[in-house]
Amino acid sequence: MAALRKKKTDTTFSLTSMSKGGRAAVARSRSIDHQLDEERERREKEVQTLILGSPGAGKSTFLKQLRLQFGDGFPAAERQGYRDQILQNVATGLVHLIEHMERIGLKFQTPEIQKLATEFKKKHPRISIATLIKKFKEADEKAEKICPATTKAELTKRLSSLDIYKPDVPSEEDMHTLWADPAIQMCFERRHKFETDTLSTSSEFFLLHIGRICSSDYLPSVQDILHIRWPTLGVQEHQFIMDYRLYRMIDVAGQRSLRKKWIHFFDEVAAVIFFVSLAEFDEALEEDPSVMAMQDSLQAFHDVSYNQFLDKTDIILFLNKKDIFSNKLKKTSIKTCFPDYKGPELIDTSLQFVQEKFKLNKPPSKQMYTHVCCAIDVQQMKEVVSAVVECVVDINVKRLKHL
Ligand SMILES: Nc1nc2c(ncn2[C@@H]2O[C@H](COP(=O)(O)OP(=O)(O)O)[C@@H](O)[C@H]2O)c(=O)[nH]1
Ligand SMILES: [Mg+2]
Repeated sequence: MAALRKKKTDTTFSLTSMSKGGRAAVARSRSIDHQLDEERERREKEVQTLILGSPGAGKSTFLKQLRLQFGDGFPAAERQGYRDQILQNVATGLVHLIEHMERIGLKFQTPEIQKLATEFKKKHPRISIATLIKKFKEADEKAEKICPATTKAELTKRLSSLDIYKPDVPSEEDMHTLWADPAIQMCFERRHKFETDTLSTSSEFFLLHIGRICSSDYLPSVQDILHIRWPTLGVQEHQFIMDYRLYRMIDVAGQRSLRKKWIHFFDEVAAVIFFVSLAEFDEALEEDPSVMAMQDSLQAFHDVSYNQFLDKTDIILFLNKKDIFSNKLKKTSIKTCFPDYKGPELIDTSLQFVQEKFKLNKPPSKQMYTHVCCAIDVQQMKEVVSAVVECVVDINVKRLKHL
Protein backbone atom coordinates (compact mmCIF):
# COMPACT_ATOMS: atom_id res chain seq x y z
CA MET A 1 0.00 0.00 0.00
CA ALA A 2 2.77 2.43 0.99
CA ALA A 3 4.60 1.77 -2.28
CA LEU A 4 1.50 2.42 -4.32
CA ARG A 5 0.70 5.71 -2.53
CA LYS A 6 4.25 6.89 -3.12
CA LYS A 7 3.89 6.15 -6.81
CA LYS A 8 0.70 8.17 -6.91
CA THR A 9 2.34 11.28 -5.42
CA ASP A 10 5.21 10.90 -7.88
CA THR A 11 2.80 11.46 -10.78
CA THR A 12 1.59 14.80 -9.40
CA PHE A 13 4.15 16.80 -11.28
CA SER A 14 3.21 20.06 -13.00
CA LEU A 15 0.05 19.43 -15.03
CA THR A 16 -0.15 23.04 -16.22
CA SER A 17 3.09 22.78 -18.19
CA MET A 18 1.65 19.90 -20.30
CA SER A 19 -0.17 19.73 -23.63
CA LYS A 20 -3.91 18.96 -23.70
CA GLY A 21 -3.25 15.38 -24.90
CA GLY A 22 -0.62 14.90 -22.22
CA ARG A 23 -3.00 16.16 -19.54
CA ALA A 24 -5.70 13.75 -20.72
CA ALA A 25 -3.23 10.87 -20.61
CA VAL A 26 -2.19 11.75 -17.05
CA ALA A 27 -5.83 12.10 -16.01
CA ARG A 28 -6.56 8.66 -17.53
CA SER A 29 -3.57 7.15 -15.80
CA ARG A 30 -4.70 8.73 -12.50
CA SER A 31 -8.14 7.32 -12.94
CA ILE A 32 -6.64 3.84 -13.57
CA ASP A 33 -4.39 4.32 -10.56
CA HIS A 34 -7.43 5.24 -8.55
CA GLN A 35 -9.33 2.15 -9.72
CA LEU A 36 -6.35 -0.06 -8.96
CA ASP A 37 -6.10 1.54 -5.55
CA GLU A 38 -9.76 0.89 -4.85
CA GLU A 39 -9.52 -2.68 -6.10
CA ARG A 40 -6.45 -3.28 -4.02
CA GLU A 41 -8.09 -1.79 -0.96
CA ARG A 42 -11.15 -3.99 -1.45
CA ARG A 43 -8.92 -7.04 -1.82
CA GLU A 44 -6.97 -6.08 1.25
CA LYS A 45 -10.15 -5.71 3.24
CA GLU A 46 -11.83 -8.84 1.95
CA VAL A 47 -10.38 -12.31 2.32
CA GLN A 48 -12.13 -15.16 0.59
CA THR A 49 -11.62 -18.74 1.63
CA LEU A 50 -13.26 -21.59 -0.22
CA ILE A 51 -14.39 -24.64 1.69
CA LEU A 52 -14.44 -27.68 -0.56
CA GLY A 53 -14.99 -31.40 -0.01
CA SER A 54 -17.55 -34.18 -0.41
CA PRO A 55 -21.05 -34.02 1.06
CA GLY A 56 -21.01 -35.10 4.70
CA ALA A 57 -17.30 -34.36 5.23
CA GLY A 58 -18.03 -31.74 7.92
CA LYS A 59 -17.95 -28.38 6.10
CA SER A 60 -21.17 -27.02 7.63
CA THR A 61 -20.12 -28.24 11.07
CA PHE A 62 -16.82 -26.38 10.71
CA LEU A 63 -18.72 -23.20 9.76
CA LYS A 64 -20.84 -23.64 12.89
CA GLN A 65 -17.69 -23.93 15.02
CA LEU A 66 -16.40 -20.80 13.37
CA ARG A 67 -19.62 -19.04 14.28
CA LEU A 68 -19.32 -20.23 17.84
CA GLN A 69 -15.94 -18.57 18.17
CA PHE A 70 -15.99 -15.66 15.80
CA GLY A 71 -19.71 -14.97 15.54
CA ASP A 72 -22.72 -14.59 17.77
CA GLY A 73 -22.47 -18.15 19.12
CA PHE A 74 -26.09 -19.14 18.41
CA PRO A 75 -28.38 -17.04 20.63
CA ALA A 76 -31.50 -18.81 21.97
CA ALA A 77 -33.86 -17.28 19.38
CA GLU A 78 -31.74 -18.67 16.60
CA ARG A 79 -31.26 -22.07 18.19
CA GLN A 80 -35.04 -22.42 18.12
CA GLY A 81 -34.82 -22.26 14.34
CA TYR A 82 -32.96 -25.59 14.25
CA ARG A 83 -35.77 -27.51 15.97
CA ASP A 84 -37.42 -28.85 12.80
CA GLN A 85 -34.13 -30.08 11.35
CA ILE A 86 -33.41 -31.90 14.61
CA LEU A 87 -36.88 -33.51 14.74
CA GLN A 88 -36.29 -34.63 11.17
CA ASN A 89 -32.96 -36.16 12.18
CA VAL A 90 -34.66 -38.05 15.05
CA ALA A 91 -37.19 -39.37 12.53
CA THR A 92 -34.36 -40.51 10.26
CA GLY A 93 -32.84 -42.46 13.16
CA LEU A 94 -36.19 -44.10 13.95
CA VAL A 95 -36.79 -45.03 10.30
CA HIS A 96 -33.30 -46.50 10.17
CA LEU A 97 -34.21 -48.77 13.10
CA ILE A 98 -37.63 -49.64 11.59
CA GLU A 99 -35.90 -50.69 8.36
CA HIS A 100 -33.43 -52.82 10.27
CA MET A 101 -36.29 -54.47 12.17
CA GLU A 102 -37.97 -55.30 8.85
CA ARG A 103 -34.75 -56.85 7.55
CA ILE A 104 -34.34 -59.14 10.55
CA GLY A 105 -38.10 -59.82 10.91
CA LEU A 106 -38.49 -58.11 14.30
CA LYS A 107 -42.07 -56.93 14.91
CA PHE A 108 -43.41 -54.07 17.06
CA GLN A 109 -45.40 -55.15 20.10
CA THR A 110 -48.90 -54.42 18.81
CA PRO A 111 -50.42 -54.32 15.28
CA GLU A 112 -51.35 -50.65 15.91
CA ILE A 113 -47.75 -49.64 16.54
CA GLN A 114 -46.62 -51.79 13.62
CA LYS A 115 -49.06 -49.89 11.38
CA LEU A 116 -47.86 -46.57 12.77
CA ALA A 117 -44.25 -47.58 12.01
CA THR A 118 -45.09 -48.46 8.39
CA GLU A 119 -46.89 -45.15 7.88
CA PHE A 120 -44.14 -43.20 9.65
CA LYS A 121 -41.53 -44.73 7.36
CA LYS A 122 -43.53 -43.82 4.28
CA LYS A 123 -44.05 -40.26 5.47
CA HIS A 124 -40.45 -39.64 6.53
CA PRO A 125 -38.19 -41.62 4.18
CA ARG A 126 -34.47 -41.53 4.97
CA ILE A 127 -32.51 -38.90 3.07
CA SER A 128 -30.60 -40.38 0.19
CA ILE A 129 -27.77 -38.12 -0.90
CA ALA A 130 -27.93 -39.70 -4.36
CA THR A 131 -31.62 -38.76 -4.78
CA LEU A 132 -31.02 -35.26 -3.47
CA ILE A 133 -28.12 -34.75 -5.83
CA LYS A 134 -30.27 -35.85 -8.75
CA LYS A 135 -33.06 -33.47 -7.74
CA PHE A 136 -30.61 -30.63 -7.18
CA LYS A 137 -28.99 -31.18 -10.57
CA GLU A 138 -32.38 -31.12 -12.30
CA ALA A 139 -33.43 -27.94 -10.48
CA ASP A 140 -30.08 -26.34 -11.29
CA GLU A 141 -30.32 -27.21 -14.99
CA LYS A 142 -33.89 -25.88 -15.14
CA ALA A 143 -32.85 -22.62 -13.47
CA GLU A 144 -29.88 -22.31 -15.84
CA LYS A 145 -32.21 -22.61 -18.84
CA ILE A 146 -34.62 -19.98 -17.58
CA CYS A 147 -31.98 -17.56 -16.37
CA PRO A 148 -28.33 -18.37 -17.11
CA ALA A 149 -25.97 -17.08 -14.44
CA THR A 150 -23.24 -15.00 -16.02
CA THR A 151 -21.48 -13.77 -12.91
CA LYS A 152 -20.24 -15.51 -9.79
CA ALA A 153 -22.65 -13.47 -7.66
CA GLU A 154 -25.60 -14.64 -9.77
CA LEU A 155 -24.45 -18.23 -9.63
CA THR A 156 -24.01 -18.04 -5.85
CA LYS A 157 -27.48 -16.59 -5.47
CA ARG A 158 -29.05 -19.21 -7.69
CA LEU A 159 -27.29 -22.17 -6.09
CA SER A 160 -28.09 -20.95 -2.57
CA SER A 161 -31.76 -20.60 -3.40
CA LEU A 162 -32.25 -24.10 -4.80
CA ASP A 163 -33.81 -25.32 -1.61
CA ILE A 164 -34.99 -28.75 -2.63
CA TYR A 165 -35.05 -30.48 0.72
CA LYS A 166 -38.31 -29.68 2.51
CA PRO A 167 -39.52 -32.76 4.38
CA ASP A 168 -42.62 -32.80 6.64
CA VAL A 169 -41.94 -32.14 10.30
CA PRO A 170 -42.58 -35.42 12.18
CA SER A 171 -45.02 -35.60 15.09
CA GLU A 172 -43.39 -35.77 18.52
CA GLU A 173 -46.20 -37.97 19.80
CA ASP A 174 -45.68 -40.58 17.05
CA MET A 175 -41.95 -40.61 17.78
CA HIS A 176 -42.60 -41.12 21.51
CA THR A 177 -44.95 -44.04 20.79
CA LEU A 178 -42.50 -45.75 18.43
CA TRP A 179 -39.52 -45.21 20.74
CA ALA A 180 -41.37 -46.61 23.78
CA ASP A 181 -41.85 -49.97 22.05
CA PRO A 182 -39.66 -52.74 23.57
CA ALA A 183 -38.80 -54.22 20.13
CA ILE A 184 -37.32 -50.96 18.77
CA GLN A 185 -35.47 -50.55 22.08
CA MET A 186 -33.96 -54.00 21.66
CA CYS A 187 -32.97 -53.14 18.10
CA PHE A 188 -31.29 -49.91 19.31
CA GLU A 189 -29.42 -51.79 22.06
CA ARG A 190 -27.91 -54.02 19.37
CA ARG A 191 -26.98 -51.15 17.02
CA HIS A 192 -23.25 -51.86 17.29
CA LYS A 193 -23.85 -55.31 15.83
CA PHE A 194 -25.45 -54.05 12.58
CA GLU A 195 -23.37 -55.67 9.87
CA THR A 196 -24.35 -53.28 7.09
CA ASP A 197 -26.04 -49.88 6.99
CA THR A 198 -24.76 -48.84 10.39
CA LEU A 199 -26.47 -46.09 12.37
CA SER A 200 -24.70 -42.74 11.95
CA THR A 201 -23.24 -41.07 15.04
CA SER A 202 -25.68 -38.19 14.64
CA SER A 203 -28.71 -40.55 14.53
CA GLU A 204 -27.36 -42.36 17.58
CA PHE A 205 -26.90 -39.04 19.42
CA PHE A 206 -30.43 -37.81 18.62
CA LEU A 207 -32.08 -41.12 19.56
CA LEU A 208 -30.26 -41.08 22.89
CA HIS A 209 -31.73 -37.61 23.53
CA ILE A 210 -35.20 -38.26 22.13
CA GLY A 211 -36.99 -37.63 25.49
CA ARG A 212 -35.47 -34.16 25.83
CA ILE A 213 -35.94 -33.29 22.15
CA CYS A 214 -39.58 -34.39 21.92
CA SER A 215 -40.67 -32.29 24.92
CA SER A 216 -42.85 -29.17 24.61
CA ASP A 217 -40.23 -26.77 26.02
CA TYR A 218 -37.35 -28.09 23.92
CA LEU A 219 -34.67 -25.56 22.98
CA PRO A 220 -31.82 -26.99 20.86
CA SER A 221 -28.39 -26.89 22.52
CA VAL A 222 -25.15 -26.09 20.70
CA GLN A 223 -24.25 -29.81 20.82
CA ASP A 224 -27.58 -30.63 19.14
CA ILE A 225 -26.90 -28.08 16.41
CA LEU A 226 -23.42 -29.49 15.77
CA HIS A 227 -24.88 -32.99 15.34
CA ILE A 228 -27.43 -32.00 12.70
CA ARG A 229 -27.18 -33.79 9.38
CA TRP A 230 -28.79 -31.52 6.84
CA PRO A 231 -27.46 -31.80 3.33
CA THR A 232 -26.61 -28.44 1.85
CA LEU A 233 -26.18 -28.78 -1.85
CA GLY A 234 -25.94 -25.12 -2.76
CA VAL A 235 -23.54 -22.44 -1.62
CA GLN A 236 -23.36 -21.31 2.00
CA GLU A 237 -21.31 -18.53 3.40
CA HIS A 238 -20.18 -17.34 6.80
CA GLN A 239 -18.60 -13.91 7.19
CA PHE A 240 -16.76 -12.40 10.07
CA ILE A 241 -14.73 -9.27 10.61
CA MET A 242 -11.34 -9.30 12.26
CA ASP A 243 -8.82 -6.46 12.37
CA TYR A 244 -10.99 -4.42 9.99
CA ARG A 245 -10.94 -7.20 7.41
CA LEU A 246 -13.95 -9.07 6.12
CA TYR A 247 -13.35 -12.82 6.05
CA ARG A 248 -15.70 -14.69 3.76
CA MET A 249 -15.78 -18.45 4.17
CA ILE A 250 -17.63 -19.95 1.25
CA ASP A 251 -18.90 -23.53 1.39
CA VAL A 252 -19.45 -24.81 -2.13
CA ALA A 253 -21.49 -27.92 -2.93
CA GLY A 254 -19.19 -30.92 -3.05
CA GLN A 255 -20.88 -33.65 -5.03
CA ARG A 256 -19.19 -34.87 -8.18
CA SER A 257 -21.76 -33.58 -10.65
CA LEU A 258 -21.40 -30.03 -9.34
CA ARG A 259 -17.63 -29.90 -9.05
CA LYS A 260 -17.28 -28.25 -12.43
CA LYS A 261 -18.97 -25.24 -10.84
CA TRP A 262 -16.20 -24.90 -8.28
CA ILE A 263 -14.08 -23.19 -10.88
CA HIS A 264 -16.39 -20.13 -10.87
CA PHE A 265 -15.31 -19.51 -7.30
CA PHE A 266 -11.57 -19.84 -7.84
CA ASP A 267 -10.62 -16.28 -8.69
CA GLU A 268 -9.70 -13.95 -5.84
CA VAL A 269 -9.44 -16.85 -3.41
CA ALA A 270 -6.79 -16.46 -0.72
CA ALA A 271 -6.97 -20.00 0.64
CA VAL A 272 -8.76 -23.28 0.11
CA ILE A 273 -9.91 -25.45 2.97
CA PHE A 274 -10.38 -28.99 1.71
CA PHE A 275 -12.49 -31.29 3.86
CA VAL A 276 -12.19 -35.07 3.82
CA SER A 277 -14.13 -37.47 6.01
CA LEU A 278 -11.66 -40.03 7.38
CA ALA A 279 -14.72 -42.21 8.08
CA GLU A 280 -15.23 -42.79 4.35
CA PHE A 281 -12.21 -45.07 3.91
CA ASP A 282 -14.42 -48.18 3.80
CA GLU A 283 -17.36 -46.59 1.98
CA ALA A 284 -18.30 -46.50 -1.68
CA LEU A 285 -19.74 -43.40 -3.36
CA GLU A 286 -23.52 -43.22 -3.23
CA GLU A 287 -23.45 -41.60 -6.66
CA ASP A 288 -21.28 -44.40 -8.11
CA PRO A 289 -20.88 -47.52 -5.95
CA SER A 290 -17.95 -48.74 -8.06
CA VAL A 291 -15.74 -45.95 -6.66
CA MET A 292 -14.35 -45.87 -3.12
CA ALA A 293 -15.32 -42.54 -1.49
CA MET A 294 -11.81 -41.72 -0.24
CA GLN A 295 -10.28 -42.42 -3.66
CA ASP A 296 -12.81 -39.97 -5.08
CA SER A 297 -11.83 -37.35 -2.47
CA LEU A 298 -8.17 -37.87 -3.39
CA GLN A 299 -9.02 -37.28 -7.05
CA ALA A 300 -11.01 -34.11 -6.22
CA PHE A 301 -8.14 -32.91 -4.02
CA HIS A 302 -5.68 -33.59 -6.85
CA ASP A 303 -7.81 -31.63 -9.34
CA VAL A 304 -8.12 -28.67 -6.99
CA SER A 305 -4.48 -28.49 -6.00
CA TYR A 306 -3.30 -28.75 -9.61
CA ASN A 307 -5.87 -26.26 -10.90
CA GLN A 308 -4.12 -23.45 -12.76
CA PHE A 309 -6.31 -20.76 -11.17
CA LEU A 310 -5.20 -21.88 -7.75
CA ASP A 311 -1.51 -22.30 -8.43
CA LYS A 312 -0.62 -19.62 -5.89
CA THR A 313 -3.28 -20.59 -3.38
CA ASP A 314 -2.28 -22.49 -0.28
CA ILE A 315 -4.38 -25.41 0.89
CA ILE A 316 -5.57 -26.26 4.36
CA LEU A 317 -6.45 -29.95 4.50
CA PHE A 318 -8.94 -31.14 7.08
CA LEU A 319 -8.93 -34.85 7.78
CA ASN A 320 -12.13 -34.94 9.77
CA LYS A 321 -14.15 -37.55 11.71
CA LYS A 322 -11.08 -38.97 13.42
CA ASP A 323 -13.40 -40.47 16.08
CA ILE A 324 -15.26 -42.62 13.54
CA PHE A 325 -12.00 -43.49 11.76
CA SER A 326 -10.47 -44.81 14.99
CA ASN A 327 -13.60 -46.84 15.75
CA LYS A 328 -13.84 -48.34 12.31
CA LEU A 329 -10.18 -49.35 12.29
CA LYS A 330 -10.87 -51.69 15.19
CA LYS A 331 -12.72 -53.93 12.72
CA THR A 332 -11.70 -52.84 9.22
CA SER A 333 -8.28 -52.28 7.69
CA ILE A 334 -7.29 -49.18 5.72
CA LYS A 335 -6.41 -51.71 2.99
CA THR A 336 -10.14 -51.70 2.10
CA CYS A 337 -9.42 -48.42 0.34
CA PHE A 338 -5.65 -48.66 -0.18
CA PRO A 339 -4.62 -52.25 -1.00
CA ASP A 340 -1.00 -51.01 -1.23
CA TYR A 341 -0.91 -50.35 2.53
CA LYS A 342 1.77 -52.57 4.09
CA GLY A 343 1.98 -51.10 7.59
CA PRO A 344 0.63 -52.45 10.88
CA GLU A 345 -3.11 -52.30 11.64
CA LEU A 346 -2.75 -49.28 13.92
CA ILE A 347 -4.61 -45.97 13.98
CA ASP A 348 -1.52 -43.74 13.84
CA THR A 349 0.23 -45.52 11.00
CA SER A 350 -3.01 -45.80 8.99
CA LEU A 351 -3.59 -42.08 9.51
CA GLN A 352 -0.04 -41.24 8.44
CA PHE A 353 -0.58 -43.29 5.30
CA VAL A 354 -3.76 -41.35 4.40
CA GLN A 355 -1.94 -38.07 5.06
CA GLU A 356 0.89 -39.16 2.80
CA LYS A 357 -1.57 -40.05 0.01
CA PHE A 358 -2.95 -36.51 0.07
CA LYS A 359 0.53 -35.03 0.16
CA LEU A 360 1.41 -36.99 -2.98
CA ASN A 361 -1.62 -35.57 -4.75
CA LYS A 362 -0.54 -31.94 -4.70
CA PRO A 363 2.30 -30.13 -6.46
CA PRO A 364 5.41 -30.52 -4.26
CA SER A 365 5.86 -26.75 -4.17
CA LYS A 366 2.36 -26.06 -2.90
CA GLN A 367 2.12 -25.20 0.77
CA MET A 368 -0.29 -27.46 2.66
CA TYR A 369 -1.38 -27.28 6.31
CA THR A 370 -3.07 -30.39 7.69
CA HIS A 371 -5.49 -30.71 10.59
CA VAL A 372 -6.72 -34.05 11.85
CA CYS A 373 -9.86 -33.43 13.87
CA CYS A 374 -13.34 -34.20 15.07
CA ALA A 375 -15.50 -31.26 14.00
CA ILE A 376 -18.27 -31.90 16.55
CA ASP A 377 -15.84 -31.58 19.48
CA VAL A 378 -16.15 -27.97 20.69
CA GLN A 379 -13.11 -28.08 22.95
CA GLN A 380 -10.78 -29.54 20.33
CA MET A 381 -12.11 -27.29 17.59
CA LYS A 382 -11.41 -24.13 19.60
CA GLU A 383 -7.72 -24.58 18.96
CA VAL A 384 -8.17 -25.81 15.41
CA VAL A 385 -10.47 -22.95 14.38
CA SER A 386 -8.09 -20.35 15.85
CA ALA A 387 -5.16 -21.98 14.10
CA VAL A 388 -7.03 -21.98 10.78
CA VAL A 389 -8.05 -18.33 11.10
CA GLU A 390 -4.46 -17.41 11.97
CA CYS A 391 -3.26 -19.42 9.01
CA VAL A 392 -5.70 -17.69 6.63
CA VAL A 393 -4.55 -14.31 7.95
CA ASP A 394 -0.89 -15.27 7.28
CA ILE A 395 -1.70 -16.62 3.84
CA ASN A 396 -3.45 -13.35 3.04
CA VAL A 397 -0.50 -11.25 4.19
CA LYS A 398 1.73 -13.33 1.90
CA ARG A 399 -0.77 -12.97 -0.95
CA LEU A 400 -0.95 -9.18 -0.61
CA LYS A 401 2.80 -8.92 -0.96
CA HIS A 402 2.43 -10.49 -4.42
CA LEU A 403 -0.54 -8.47 -5.63
N1 LIG B 1 -18.81 -38.32 14.62
C1 LIG B 1 -18.53 -37.23 13.91
N2 LIG B 1 -19.51 -36.64 13.21
C2 LIG B 1 -19.20 -35.51 12.53
C3 LIG B 1 -17.90 -34.95 12.51
N3 LIG B 1 -17.92 -33.84 11.73
C4 LIG B 1 -19.18 -33.72 11.29
N4 LIG B 1 -19.95 -34.72 11.76
C5 LIG B 1 -21.37 -34.98 11.47
O1 LIG B 1 -21.45 -35.40 10.11
C6 LIG B 1 -22.64 -34.92 9.51
C7 LIG B 1 -22.30 -34.18 8.22
O2 LIG B 1 -21.58 -33.00 8.52
P1 LIG B 1 -21.79 -31.64 7.68
O3 LIG B 1 -20.98 -30.62 8.38
O4 LIG B 1 -23.23 -31.37 7.47
O5 LIG B 1 -21.12 -32.06 6.29
P2 LIG B 1 -21.03 -31.22 4.93
O6 LIG B 1 -21.95 -31.89 3.98
O7 LIG B 1 -19.61 -31.32 4.49
O8 LIG B 1 -21.44 -29.81 5.22
C8 LIG B 1 -23.35 -34.08 10.56
O9 LIG B 1 -24.34 -34.88 11.18
C9 LIG B 1 -22.25 -33.75 11.57
O10 LIG B 1 -22.76 -33.60 12.88
C10 LIG B 1 -16.87 -35.62 13.27
O11 LIG B 1 -15.71 -35.23 13.30
N5 LIG B 1 -17.26 -36.74 13.95
MG1 LIG C 1 -22.95 -28.69 4.37
